[in-house]
Amino acid sequence: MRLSRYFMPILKENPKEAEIVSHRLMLRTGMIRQQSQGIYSWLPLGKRVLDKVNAIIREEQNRAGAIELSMPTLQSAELWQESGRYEDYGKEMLRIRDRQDRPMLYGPTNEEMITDIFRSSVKSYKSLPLNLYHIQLKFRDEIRPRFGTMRSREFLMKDAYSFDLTQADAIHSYNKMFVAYLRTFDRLGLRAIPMRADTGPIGGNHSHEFIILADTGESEVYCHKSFVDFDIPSADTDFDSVDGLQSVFDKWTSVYAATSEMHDEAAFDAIGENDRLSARGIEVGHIFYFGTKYSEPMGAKVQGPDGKEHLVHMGSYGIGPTRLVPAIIEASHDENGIIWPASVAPFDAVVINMKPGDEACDTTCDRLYVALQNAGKDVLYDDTDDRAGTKFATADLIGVPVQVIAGPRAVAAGEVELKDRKTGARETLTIEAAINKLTA
Ligand code: P5A
Repeated sequence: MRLSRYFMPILKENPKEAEIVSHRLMLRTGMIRQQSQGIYSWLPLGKRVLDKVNAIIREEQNRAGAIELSMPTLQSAELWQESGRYEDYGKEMLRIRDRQDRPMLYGPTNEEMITDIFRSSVKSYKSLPLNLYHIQLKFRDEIRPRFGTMRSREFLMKDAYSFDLTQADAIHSYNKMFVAYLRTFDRLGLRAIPMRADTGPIGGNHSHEFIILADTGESEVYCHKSFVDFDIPSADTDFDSVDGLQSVFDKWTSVYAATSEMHDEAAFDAIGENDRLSARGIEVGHIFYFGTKYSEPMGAKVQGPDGKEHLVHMGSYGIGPTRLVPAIIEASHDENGIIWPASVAPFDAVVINMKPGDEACDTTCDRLYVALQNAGKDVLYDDTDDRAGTKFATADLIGVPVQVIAGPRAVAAGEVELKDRKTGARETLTIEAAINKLTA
């Protein structure tokens, strides 16, 4: 992408309305734009990051055996009257009437709709286990939308829903998502700690929130420090192994971790003072097992091996991609801007032409740009006639992992400079060597 032809409306000043660093940086880099309170557009730079986050979520959901579909944002109130949640949900639910005056709503979650899809087509235990997910917009009319897309009214959620014949099978499905979540957050460059959590309007009593520690987090959390050293399950994890997954779950829940709603002062005090961590955190995911809470009122049953009808046991599993993007920034930035983990960076490299119009600089940059793109890399080419200082500041601000700097003196010697955004380390290489290094 040539910067001269791109749409990246960078702000020169820090926006006053932003209270936390991620919100400030997302506005400054032109990743997002507020359209009305708690409702955002994702501009091209932000959209690239969001798509990369979604791709990782999707890969790990698929690896764990979940199957993607797509459900609408608008739902009929009837379904929610069946489950009993239409009245319970309160003011967070945006209620709408269509031209026939039928009550509709903008979905805050999809337990009812997926249960309806399930009951209409699954009749036998032979179709189980089943886990269906989508990545779709939700709306919750939050009392206090704030911090940009961290807590917005319209937001993206990956929501998965599992169906099983028995409680034991449902716990295995829960553990699959537990492991998938550990892997997902790790690939996003985050250490997320699963914590026992309150279940609120979703229901059930077996639930974990996945929390990133950050001073600006809205949750108050208490845990043992040892989480930092726990191993992440590998990509070749056998998701069909009941005992294997249970042992990962047991390990990750073997030491104390709870949010303030579930906090047990005595258990926390029993941890040695040096191993205790009382901190703030950002909830980036939340998983639930709620048994027959929806299958019972909505009549979602299958025929079991005994020939009898059984209510299915369900769970639901949420991740907030539009919250994850600011959470990653909270965890990875410095005074000059964002430092993207390579896995979600909007571009893999930025090629900085220090003297556009200079034939040698232009030829070198074109060669680098084409070679990196041909190797499948996402490259931003700063071909603008901004001052050098502005180009460096922009490259640092938007946090692309590698900067390839082509200035007239180096280029005359057949060389370019590489700068690592995270460490600041610089090295001068021949153009050939730079291409080899960046495409390796
Ligand atoms: C689980 C999937 C649910 O809604 N039903 C379907 C269950 N869980 S949850 O905890 O309420 O939400 C799941 C995740 O969505 C993100 N999230 C938000 N992100 C941005 N702004 C919001 N206002 C918001 N509300 C929830 C969080 O990451 C949460 O863990």
